[in-house]
Amino acid sequence: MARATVRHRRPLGLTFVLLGGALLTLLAPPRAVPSVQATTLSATCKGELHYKSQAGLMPAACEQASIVTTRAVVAAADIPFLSPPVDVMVPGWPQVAANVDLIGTPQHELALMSGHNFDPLHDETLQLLTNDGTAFTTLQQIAAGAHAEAVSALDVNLDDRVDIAAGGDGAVVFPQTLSSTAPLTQSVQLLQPGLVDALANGDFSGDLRADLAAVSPLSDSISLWHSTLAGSLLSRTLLFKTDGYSALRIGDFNNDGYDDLAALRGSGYLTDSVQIFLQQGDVFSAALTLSPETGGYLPHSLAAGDVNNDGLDDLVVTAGGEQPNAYLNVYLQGPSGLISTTTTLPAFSLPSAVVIADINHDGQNDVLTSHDGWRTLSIYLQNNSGALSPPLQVSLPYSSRYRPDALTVGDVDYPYTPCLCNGAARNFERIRYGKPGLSGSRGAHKRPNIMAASNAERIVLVSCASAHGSPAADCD
Ligand SMILES: [Ca+2]
Ligand SMILES: [Ca+2]
Ligand SMILES: [Ca+2]
Ligand SMILES: [Ca+2]
Repeated sequence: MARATVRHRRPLGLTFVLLGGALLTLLAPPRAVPSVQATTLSATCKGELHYKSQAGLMPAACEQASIVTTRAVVAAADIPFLSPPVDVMVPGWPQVAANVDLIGTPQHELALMSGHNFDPLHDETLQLLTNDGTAFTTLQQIAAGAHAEAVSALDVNLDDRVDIAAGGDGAVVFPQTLSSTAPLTQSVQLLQPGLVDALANGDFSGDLRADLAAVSPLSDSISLWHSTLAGSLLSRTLLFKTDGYSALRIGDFNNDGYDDLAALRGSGYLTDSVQIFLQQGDVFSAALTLSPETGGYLPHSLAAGDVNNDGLDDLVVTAGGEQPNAYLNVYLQGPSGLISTTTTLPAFSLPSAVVIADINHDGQNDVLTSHDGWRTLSIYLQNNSGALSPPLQVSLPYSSRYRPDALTVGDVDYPYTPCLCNGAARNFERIRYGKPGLSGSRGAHKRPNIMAASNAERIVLVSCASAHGSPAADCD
């Protein structure tokens, strides 16, 4: 249980850091880390020092102004399965995003949580965006809690309408109504102990309906909220020590059919930074602790899904600073459950938000990660042998940080045009991505979009053009 730091009593309240003109919230206060180097702004940085470096949580890292890198960034248009990125300006500073099928239209909506940017009309709001296949419009904007850190979409009151949960100052849910013009109602505050910096949803009650899990760093806990006809009901609280910048994902890590939790401590822990909680009956046991390779920096995010095409959920963890001290850690699942030994793949600098999805329609999940400050998205395609290939890299506009929920894959510009297959028109099949047991399948006609919430008044939509580079191939 080696720790990066001696644990200190946390002061109450928030810590704010001024980054690029915006106040960002740190959910845990800065603390001394013996191995940390000087964290003053570096003359070699092109932008800001990484926010965790500024806070003294890890050694200095940033996008370098002058550096020879090994990356070979290509235009999205030059990757056969991607169409050119669309840069969508939205009011406020988007921090986190969820794609969600909310109002019954063929395409998903995009739920964005905005931070503070001295824009009182749009700061600290939940914005619901729709796309008709050509452009985004704001369907609804509603006041939300401050310091958006996480967002999750699930039906919290079992009325078969998906609702939105947001984490920040606390945990709130926005129940959905039947209205097609203002589908979300005012938020309902959950009685969460302290700030919330990570959310995830999975079935924790055995009724095959999604429940909500929330990490509260100030109380070192994960709260599990069951979805019931009366709304979210607190079920249990798990001990989870974290110094903040947490991440939380759901997978079945022992293949028993029950959802388990993977929780990441994004600061304060050089080892033992990922805790696996296995669901066994009505009990969650802290069954496994993982130590992803960080290169002496910190882990940043994680994702659950099958990355070697054996039908078993695996776990990937992004960690590190600048190359070569940056990694994609892969934990595969074996016959006895998740294997605690990491396989590290080289990553480009400061890998942060990470998503598992089949982005090129070959039936095998791929891994996508954004890079804090480095204007880059990496795509690790899974090859026919079930291994992840060296990443393709696509340019993104600048964003100083991508919290785990800042990157999402879904279908928000679904064209809903029939596909002519073997002379017979049929509609595109729709499947969910990135969920256990529902990873991409051959013949499924879905055009996922990659959405990156950038803390610079925009989201970036990188669109998947077609299954195999041509519309006809969609119909195989
Ligand atoms: Ca609902
Ligand atoms: Ca399980
Ligand atoms: Ca697997
Ligand atoms: Ca794939």
